[in-house]
Amino acid sequence: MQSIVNHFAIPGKVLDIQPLGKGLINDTLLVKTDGPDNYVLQKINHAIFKDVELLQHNIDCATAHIRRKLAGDPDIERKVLRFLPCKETGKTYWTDGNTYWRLSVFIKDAFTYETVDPQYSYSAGKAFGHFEAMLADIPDTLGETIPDFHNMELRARQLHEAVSANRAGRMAEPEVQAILKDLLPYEEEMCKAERMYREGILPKRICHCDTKVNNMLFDANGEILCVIDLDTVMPSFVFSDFGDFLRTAANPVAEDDPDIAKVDFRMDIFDAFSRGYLESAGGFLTPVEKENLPYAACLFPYMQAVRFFTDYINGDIYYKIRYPSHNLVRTRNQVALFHAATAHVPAMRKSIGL
Ligand code: GN1
Ligand code: MG
Repeated sequence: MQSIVNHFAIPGKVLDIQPLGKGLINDTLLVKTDGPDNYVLQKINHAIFKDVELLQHNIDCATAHIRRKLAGDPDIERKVLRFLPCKETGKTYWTDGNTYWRLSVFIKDAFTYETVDPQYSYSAGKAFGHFEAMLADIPDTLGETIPDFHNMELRARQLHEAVSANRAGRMAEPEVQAILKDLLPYEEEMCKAERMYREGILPKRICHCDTKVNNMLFDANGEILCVIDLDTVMPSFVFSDFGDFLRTAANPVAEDDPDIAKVDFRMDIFDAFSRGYLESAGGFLTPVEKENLPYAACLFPYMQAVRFFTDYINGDIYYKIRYPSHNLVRTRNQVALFHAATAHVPAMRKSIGL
């Protein structure tokens, strides 16, 4: 690890390297030094992010653009991530041709949470709307780091392929059959974003695309500092950011809590988050985008259920798991959340004035 860090120009000597955070995709480590800063070292999951050059291009452009917008802010170093260039190539990643690594400055005195209250949700809504607004005029072209990442038609297709291939033999499990039966009737409705896009009535914008609660840094007063985990910053529908935050924040329990009786869709979180979001994003949202925000709140638990379920059927090849039924437990939880969200659509419409 030390020798990997040596490829990046950092002042100070490395004192200690230890695991950090709860990400399901990359391996993340905290590098403590005797210099002014500590660092986050990440091994980029190259099996998932096939084009690391494009991935870091997106991140470099997005952070540089946000940095320009925040110029003069005395707290800028806590409000936008800073990736260090590799000594040899000047790029913001280092590779030995096999594994890919990057290093960013660890933001001081910041906190992440797995659950949030309405006040935090309001600031999160403002922050994500602001994030999208800041990137709305980015001059660079960003590519899709995972093509069709939040394309529900693709996710549905991947589920059908997994079911037919039955690679892990799990289609024999009665619960797997029951979940499939529960999910299928909603598939067509859930794919409506792609249809609207094809009809030319729904735009793609630069979005964060992984707005789960633990991808945000808060300061000690509960104010948002910045959004982290920028791997999926790319063109998408605004539904991505709106829906994925609520998927993780409006659920009173974690996405892998086995006690699904506790799963619910918290309207106090929805009210606060959408109020913040509409304050900062309301200016650029089209009527079609706004009209479909309640749909987005249902789509994301549905899509995540389909993704966890597909991975379970495939034999757990995508998400890190801690025990054999982990992806099935996650699926049950997200299916329950989807039903809870669906039941609250009329209340959501009322809340945002539709
Ligand atoms: C993954 O990287 P992480 O753990 O923040 C996933 C998201 C899922 C999330 C579910 C690149 O996010 O799309 O919503 O797990 N990221 C990727 O917890 O697939
Ligand atoms: Mg993350």
